[in-house]
Amino acid sequence: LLITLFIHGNTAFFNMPSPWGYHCLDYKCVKEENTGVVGLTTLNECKLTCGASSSLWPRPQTAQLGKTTVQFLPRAITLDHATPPSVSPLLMEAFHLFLNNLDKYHPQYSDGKVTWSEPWDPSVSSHMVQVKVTIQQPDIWLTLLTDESYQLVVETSARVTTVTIIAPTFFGARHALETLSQLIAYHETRDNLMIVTSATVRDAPAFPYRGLLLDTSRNYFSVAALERTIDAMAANKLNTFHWHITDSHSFPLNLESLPNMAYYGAYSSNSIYHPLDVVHLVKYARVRGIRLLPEFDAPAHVGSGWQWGERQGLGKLAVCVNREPWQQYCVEPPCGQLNLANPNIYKVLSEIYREMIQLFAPVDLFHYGGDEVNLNCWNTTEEMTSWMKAQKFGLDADAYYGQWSVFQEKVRQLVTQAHGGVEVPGILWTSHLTEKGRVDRYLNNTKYIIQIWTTGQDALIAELLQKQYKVIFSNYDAWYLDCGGGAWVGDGNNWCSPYSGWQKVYDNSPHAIAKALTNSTHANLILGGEAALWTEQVDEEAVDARLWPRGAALAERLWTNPSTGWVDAEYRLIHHRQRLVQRGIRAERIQPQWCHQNE
Ligand code: CP6
Repeated sequence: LLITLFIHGNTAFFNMPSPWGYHCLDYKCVKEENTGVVGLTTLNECKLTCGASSSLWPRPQTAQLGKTTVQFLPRAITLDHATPPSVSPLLMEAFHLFLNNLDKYHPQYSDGKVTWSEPWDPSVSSHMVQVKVTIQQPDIWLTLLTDESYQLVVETSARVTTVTIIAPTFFGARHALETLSQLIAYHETRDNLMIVTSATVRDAPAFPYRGLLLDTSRNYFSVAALERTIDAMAANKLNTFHWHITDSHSFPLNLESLPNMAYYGAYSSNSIYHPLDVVHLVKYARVRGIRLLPEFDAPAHVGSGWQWGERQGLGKLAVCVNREPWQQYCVEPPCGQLNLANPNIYKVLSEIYREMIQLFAPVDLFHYGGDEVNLNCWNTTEEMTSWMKAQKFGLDADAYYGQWSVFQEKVRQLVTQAHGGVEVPGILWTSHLTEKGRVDRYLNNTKYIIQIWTTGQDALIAELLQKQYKVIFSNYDAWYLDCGGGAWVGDGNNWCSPYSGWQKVYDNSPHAIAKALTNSTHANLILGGEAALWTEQVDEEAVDARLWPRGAALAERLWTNPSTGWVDAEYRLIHHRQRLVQRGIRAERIQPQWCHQNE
């Protein structure tokens, strides 16, 4: 018997009763020596029931949870639904993902598989969880007007737990399934699942735009790494994956209409996104409640991929490419800007936009980039200066800003054309064009949403809001997750300190910033926010830890927009981080393990 016990040591240890029990005290699960009571509360059970919103993340707008749990087996969950036909396939897929996420709670989960042991207790093996989902609207694509709210009610009778989800749209319903997955946990000593016996949750996001930017130009990320990032976003109810696909460093997008872009611009023939990868990711994200937002950054931040123009008789499409000393021509090497003097750039751009709009279809937003144009690059390029002179323009900043804004207007029209003549709301980064006094001359608040990445230039934010621009906050002092956005070979100093910890990410409140600047929260103009991961110093080996759990802190700011600060969120975030890890996200640790047991 002893030998058998050793051979099956794992199982034996696994089933070994712990000397510890837990009880809930002031929203914390307190570890205490077991007093010998049978059926002691496990830590997971305590997490589910302790506190007003237990371990829910992002915290719902309102939630009342019961204090007891009931055990069941994952195969005992059923789905009933009443939805418009257009959304049923999506809902079925989302439900399937939900079940799979429950399997991931099992400590022996691997590669999509797990075997749950049959419980000896018949009251457990016969307990049913019936999920009933009602979706009112037929919409299957997310827009800024999509109603993502939901109601979720859990009730339990003798043999059945009923979960009633009512949502205006598929998107609200899939968020409800995320919340439901957080009302369920693995039972550590019984090897099955438990669910809270009762709950009433009414929930809706504070902001319609809740984004995360990933830059796949400085370093390449595999499709699997992008999927993993989208999975983690879904677990946090973030809804916009802003894909900064290209930059001056590399051009990994393999366009069918312009194969030379990736041929000349990708790091290697393996570091490429094929058209079908994009189509796949658009669908992958959608069923997880997420829009894939394409950015094509121009007229600066280009270079790699554009070299073929000259060899094929289209002339120089990009200028200052790799020019040194780079400090004079761009913010980060390698430099490169589009050559406005060459009308062929518009032929190429129109193909790029056409194919991108088709691959990302249906797009409800398009990001034009438009950041960090360096006038000295253009003004020291013979082709550009003689073109300016030929048109009787000066060579002063105003003349160049004028031509840059003409460029923006032309590409806006190209995107509109690519979109069948229907205007797509465009996003532009803050830049010299969006500065005080210039923005009203060069841009237009009905055509552009401005993504604010700068900070400290408070007058600019105030001006944008006063001029009724819709904005997205990405202020770098809090919401840049990279460490060394400007790091390059040979640069010894990493200026990204201080690192924005999750607390800083959490406490950064767009409404509070607006209120301080303009005495109004401008809730109607602030569409939301986005954290950016520029990838000079990160690839997929470390991407999870850079993004999570800080991305979760962002998510609660944008979903819940709490009036409280990070202190009130810490215990829940510790739980939530564990859940992300169970889901296969290699999120950073927040505290020593000790803290997880003595909460
Ligand atoms: N790349 C691009 C970048 C940055 C931007 N655009 C950037 C600028 C400053 C910091 C970090 C990143 N690396 N295309 C600005 C929007 Cl601190």
